[in-house]
Amino acid sequence: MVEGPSSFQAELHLNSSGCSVFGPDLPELRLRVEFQTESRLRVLIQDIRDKEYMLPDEVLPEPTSDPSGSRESSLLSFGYTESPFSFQVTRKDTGHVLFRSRLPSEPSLYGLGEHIDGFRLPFEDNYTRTMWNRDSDGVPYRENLYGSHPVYFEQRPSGTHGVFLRNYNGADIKLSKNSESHGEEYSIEYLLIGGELDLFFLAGPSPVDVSRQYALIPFWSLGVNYLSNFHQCKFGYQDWFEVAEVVSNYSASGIPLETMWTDIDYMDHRRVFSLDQERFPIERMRNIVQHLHDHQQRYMLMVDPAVADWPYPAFDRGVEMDVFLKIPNAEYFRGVVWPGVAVFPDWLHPNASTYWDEQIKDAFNPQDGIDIDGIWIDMKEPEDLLEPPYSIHNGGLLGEISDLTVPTNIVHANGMREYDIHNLYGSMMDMATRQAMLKRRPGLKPFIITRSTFAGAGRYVQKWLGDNASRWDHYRSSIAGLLGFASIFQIPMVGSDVCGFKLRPSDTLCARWTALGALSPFFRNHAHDEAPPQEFYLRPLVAAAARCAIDLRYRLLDYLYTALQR
Ligand code: NBV
Repeated sequence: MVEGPSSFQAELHLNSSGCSVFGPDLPELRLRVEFQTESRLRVLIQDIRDKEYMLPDEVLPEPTSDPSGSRESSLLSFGYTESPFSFQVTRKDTGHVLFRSRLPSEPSLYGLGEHIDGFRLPFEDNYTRTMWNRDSDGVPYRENLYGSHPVYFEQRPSGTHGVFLRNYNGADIKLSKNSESHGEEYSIEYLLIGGELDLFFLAGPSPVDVSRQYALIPFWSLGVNYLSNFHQCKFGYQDWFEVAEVVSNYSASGIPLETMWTDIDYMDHRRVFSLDQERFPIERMRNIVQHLHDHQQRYMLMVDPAVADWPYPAFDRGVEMDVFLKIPNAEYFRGVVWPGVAVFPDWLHPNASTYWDEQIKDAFNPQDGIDIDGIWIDMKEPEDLLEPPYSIHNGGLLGEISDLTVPTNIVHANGMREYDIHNLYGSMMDMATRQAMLKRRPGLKPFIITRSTFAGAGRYVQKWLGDNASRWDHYRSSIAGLLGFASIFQIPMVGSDVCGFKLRPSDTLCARWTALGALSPFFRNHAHDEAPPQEFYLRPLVAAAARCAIDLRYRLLDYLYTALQR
């Protein structure tokens, strides 16, 4: 054991021949404990052979120690039993044990997303939360959704603390309640399919303290330029005329629309960075944007990562710069998305950011392109190391980890396997997009609404909750989604598809959801292309609710800004 004032290190050896239930056992591990700050304790357990992650630090920065961090000043203490090895983290002033896999009775834990089933985490016989980013059509209950946030806050009468697992591999986190002879036992179990056990304990002691200790969100990430009022979107607007008509109908109905959106419909054959010259001609699109800007309104467009495998500038330039993901025999990986067969940028390729900057700059330049005010990015959950020894509980039809996504045996340009960094693909696109938007309009805070996130994404993007449906239970569970992202996962600019994305909402449901939406940070009405139009002005009850709720939102806007900043 090597001991220092703010850290210590030890080696852990396998005592027997092992059991290899989850693939071959690692014979030797390194344990490192760091008292990083007064309130943050790190416990890192890694393979001694050190085949560490090679991820660039900007993708997921490694939290470092504060000079004041020491065993003495720490609010937490670390205790262990040598053989067989186990450890526990204790709150010093109260002596309460905060972590040792067993939890107190009826524990109140929040976090471990992205999931839809409730804000307070349920404990049942083997309840599992899976961390594996996935396109989750219809946001099913009890399944992993678009993003991964392996962090939880635990609230106790003696104080609140947080536990963040800094690991981006696929994982099952099991929350169990078992009946034992001496009563019920509650436990948490981490089943990871790669990487290190890198745990950060945050001392709190209030929930707000834990939020501050977990999130270091720079002010600009709130996109506060755009803490605007109401946004309107729909998948399936047929042409520029329909987009213009919606804008004009909103003003005629006296419902203030601040931001108009267009989905993939504007693209030529749904190819990213192209324009359908017939239905969305450039002159008309520029007129719409001009009209919006003249009226202090804004415009947003969708961009997907999949680039059509079809000779056109975005594909040709990507080939020239060699930026697309390849399968092991050096062929491009091809998947099928909106435009048909498509290839995907490898965000870890050294040319990827230049490629992306160029595409965004060309398509959205104010001189002769579409001068958007923000960008909407979708479909970033690309899924063979096809059959790991332990298979996590990925949702979907097949449940395999490669379902509906890029195969996990693909190797990125820097040698990392998709298997290991799948959960970060979306975040890497977010970062590239943010850089490109900053270069396009230097000095203006980019507003980037995104679907697939990983812990820390609140530093650079804003979030919508994905493809819900016009159902009362989805209206209700959207509240848990908002609370989770705003207060635990630290992406405070968050909203659901108001009135529901799929199906047709009743007047009452849509009116209610409008009122709820007006009080969520990001407030956008959005519907599926197979759902009927649901613009607020179409139904008297909904229009009345919208006028009232948007008026209230305007009056509260200063408070919302302040709350967001805090
Ligand atoms: O781009 C189309 C849709 C979009 O409207 C929706 O908000 C995204 O979550 N997108 C998913 C692609 C799949 C839609 C069925």
